[in-house]
Amino acid sequence: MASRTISLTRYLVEQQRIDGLIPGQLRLLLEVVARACKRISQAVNKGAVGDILGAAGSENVQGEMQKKLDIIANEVLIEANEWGGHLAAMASEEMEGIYVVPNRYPQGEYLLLFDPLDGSSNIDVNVSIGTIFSVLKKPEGHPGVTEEDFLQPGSRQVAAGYCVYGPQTTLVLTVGDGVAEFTLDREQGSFILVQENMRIPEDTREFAINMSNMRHWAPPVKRYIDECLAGKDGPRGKDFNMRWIASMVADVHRIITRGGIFMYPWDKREPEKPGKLRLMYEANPMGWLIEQAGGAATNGMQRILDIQPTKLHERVSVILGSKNEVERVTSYHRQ
Ligand code: AHM
Ligand code: MG
Repeated sequence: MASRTISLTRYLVEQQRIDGLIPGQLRLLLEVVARACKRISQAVNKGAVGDILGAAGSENVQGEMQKKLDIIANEVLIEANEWGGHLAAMASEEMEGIYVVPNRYPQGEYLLLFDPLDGSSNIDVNVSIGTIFSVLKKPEGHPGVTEEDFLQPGSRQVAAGYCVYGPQTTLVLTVGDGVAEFTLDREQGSFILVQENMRIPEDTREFAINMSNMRHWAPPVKRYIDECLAGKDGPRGKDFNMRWIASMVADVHRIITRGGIFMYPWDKREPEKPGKLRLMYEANPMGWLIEQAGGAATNGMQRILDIQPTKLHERVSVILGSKNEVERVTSYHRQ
């Protein structure tokens, strides 16, 4: 627990002063995203009373059924961010193309990407869900903004974070200088710093994977999980526990808090797809947060943050969390 009460606003102002990591426009951007997350959190809290549960009756670009809350969260993020002058454009898991800031507003230098409501299948059952976001700089040298401007590897992110709507609403953030955690104090209406420099233990006894897909996995993933399941008498010499929330945001939050490994690997169900999760809205921001907290993130073969995206909605295989475990699974893939 922080000894003084430090709001997100104060934290960002002080960071800007200390190391210049947060220029004015980026600070505004992060404040606006946090404000949007507060609004989404309010909607989530109301549940059925606010008429936000259930299907919207439409499909997104990935062919997934949209929930009402997917659409509400997407709109909240766009409305909050379009007028401030800090953004050139946005991209969302729920929109086919990029959303260029309308001409009536000033254009900023940043690009914002988000998964407005991660863990959609948990909305109606009152289990933790969240918002994931990633910030890039618009490449210089040409007027306007195009989809290609977004196709930058995760290593070029200038900020990334997520907000979990669970028993508490918690915002976790990096600007490349470690990971800080803020909890929403509803009475004050502000995010309060609760932890700086979050660190993921290098070793773990806890894994997160959807075990129902076991028969579809590639041999390296099967080998790793088999070895975990063999427990104390197996090659790992220790017992493992399993957790799977089916909201990446909540699984990653647990891992950043107490360690563990999360995997959504390629599998044989849809062999032409590299994985289920999205590189730009999920894997890159989470990968960077995990690295900033001392963990690792790969697709089995290479560092997630080094992948050069070829399209906005690109999918990827994801292995992230405690460093030694991620390195082990990655080495099984390379053998
Ligand atoms: P979403 O962005 O449409 O909610 O999908 C992503 C979610 C992740 O949060 C989670 O890890 C995964 O899908 C769960 O998938 P599954 O239902 O196959 O276990
Ligand atoms: Mg998602």
